Amino acid sequence: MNTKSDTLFSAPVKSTPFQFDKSVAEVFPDMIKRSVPGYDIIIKQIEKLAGQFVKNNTNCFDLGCSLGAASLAMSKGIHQDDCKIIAVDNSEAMLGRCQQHINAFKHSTPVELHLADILDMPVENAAMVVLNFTLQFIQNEKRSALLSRIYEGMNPGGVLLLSEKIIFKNPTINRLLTNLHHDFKKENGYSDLEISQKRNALENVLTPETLDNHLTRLNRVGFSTATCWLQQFNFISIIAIK
Ligand code: GEK
Repeated sequence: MNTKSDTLFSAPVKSTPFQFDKSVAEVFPDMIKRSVPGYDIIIKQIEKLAGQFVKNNTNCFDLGCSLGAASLAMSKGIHQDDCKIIAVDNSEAMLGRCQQHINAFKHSTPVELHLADILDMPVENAAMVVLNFTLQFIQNEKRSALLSRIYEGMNPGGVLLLSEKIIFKNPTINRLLTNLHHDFKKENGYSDLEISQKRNALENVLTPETLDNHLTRLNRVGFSTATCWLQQFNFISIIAIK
């Protein structure tokens, strides 16, 4: 699949809130790999977890699927019969390109795409749910209800994979890890202008929380265990089991 490199913020632009529109969808694979440390490792683990957790006759959900990387990983990892992967995104541009990515591969497990808000999407008979860098775009006050609904729709023993950008209570650590992330972006070819314009565009669109908030909330909604299995600077991934 051809993908363009991300130069969206390379020239001075008027500061407007970040949107998952056509221009973002076109460069998304390049953007996420150069911006999110650990992304490839997480996608690989999604494949492995799917192999381990998904049972016959169950559903898997990829909520905020973008171009379907996690769905493709689950589809590769699942070796059980009569399963279905349900991939959801509310960006038409993302979902259109996602369909092309999905069509480019053969699947023994079908992938069903839904143009919908994940806040309205029913979750049922789920062996695996992926929220890979999506919860951070949901309004803070709606996050608990969404996670409760996901929990209710999961089968006992099912796994939730939740990846997020986070903040730290300690301002020194927060600054240090934010700067290390910016260095990571610079090493991947982004300029200071690109980094600062993107940061401004994401202000109030992406609202990170602390790791502690995430783990406490997951325990509160009922997950029997929740643990951070990966951290790279201010990016983490959690596994929670029902
Ligand atoms: C990956 N998981 O490659 N309903 C549905 N989709 C939403 C909503 C919502 N309320 N809010 C945001 N999105 C992917 C990467 S990207 C992460 C996920 C990032 C969608 C949005 O349209 C976008 O496609 C995705 O969530 C977030 O594994 O860009 O940092």
